[in-house]
Amino acid sequence: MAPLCAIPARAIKAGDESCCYVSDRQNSAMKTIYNAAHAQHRAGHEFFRGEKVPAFEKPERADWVLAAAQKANLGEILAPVAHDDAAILRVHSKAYVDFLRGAHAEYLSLGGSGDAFPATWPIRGMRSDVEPKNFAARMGLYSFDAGSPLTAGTWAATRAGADCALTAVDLLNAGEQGTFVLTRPPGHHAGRDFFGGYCFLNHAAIAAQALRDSGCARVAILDVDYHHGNGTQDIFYTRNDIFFASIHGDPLTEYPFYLGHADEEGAGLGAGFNLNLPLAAGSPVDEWFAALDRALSRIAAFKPDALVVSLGVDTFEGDPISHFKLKTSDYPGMGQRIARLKLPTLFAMEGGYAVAEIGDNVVGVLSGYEAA
Ligand code: OKP
Ligand code: ZN
Repeated sequence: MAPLCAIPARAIKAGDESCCYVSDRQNSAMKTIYNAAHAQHRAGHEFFRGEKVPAFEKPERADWVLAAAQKANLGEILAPVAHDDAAILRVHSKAYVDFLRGAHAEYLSLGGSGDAFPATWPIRGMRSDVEPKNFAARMGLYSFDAGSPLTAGTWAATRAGADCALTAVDLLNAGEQGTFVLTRPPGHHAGRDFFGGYCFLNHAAIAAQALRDSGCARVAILDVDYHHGNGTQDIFYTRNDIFFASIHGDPLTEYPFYLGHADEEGAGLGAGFNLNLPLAAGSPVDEWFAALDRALSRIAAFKPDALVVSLGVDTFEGDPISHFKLKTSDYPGMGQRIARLKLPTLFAMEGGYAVAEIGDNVVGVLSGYEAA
């Protein structure tokens, strides 16, 4: 078989002996690119109903998934290969990246302590085209909620997550059929120039754009996280080369509230290339899978060369901040159905909270994909 998108397999950068320099699709087990720097992002707390509560998006999440991947013998677990900023800047603005990289140090230099939170935003009628000098004002300019603690290690963690995503793209280009980016914090709420929803760099979007830039004519993104991937939609909304489909809690009642409705179908050249399938909080599992079938048939009709899956498992019945009802036994079927597209696929970790079952749920999807 030809390599992905019929471009020649590129040598993986030095330092990763596990990479195999092949140009044929592999049938071997799925490779996981693990972001060990994730643990540097450790928020002290977040705000929930006015109270300070322990952060839901915590390092244990990645530990649980890693443990489940190892226990299930999913496949090799690799460290990321360092990539420069170029692929990140294809998706995020330079001003935003520069701000994010230095934000926490700047916060400390101004006398701040602990994690930084925004408190003021330029909403309708105010200027967002002038970057203020004031730090708090820039925190608001480059964010959309106060629910995303910016910690001392946030940049290191999410930047390494981008390296993981780009390493996974390289592996697909070298012939792998499926790869898993095991990282946190998540990414799908981060837009071109803003953070929010625990997300800072949009790893799935960075991967999709990198696939385009490495020769794929069309790339599809399927977002199965409970929450609408507003950042990913924002980044690709006027594009006809990257199709975005999302199944999520109805934004009338569910975070992120201000995007994710069914009538958002893309704009300009991108009209018809955005698919939102909002479901009421509490929707039964069979409705979720019916929505998945709709998304998959639209993706198949788009005829992409590769697929990126924003893999959140906060659709689980035990999730503390979400309201769908999937059981652990439902997740392999999700992977099996995705595999029917027969596309080179990059799974990027998004949400899924609180309980060790998120490990089994993520690995269930990946094993189901592998088995199919
Ligand atoms: C990120 B991802 C809960 C309020 C919700 C934001 C949720 C972000 C979810 N205290 N805060 O899509 O799983
Ligand atoms: Zn989520």
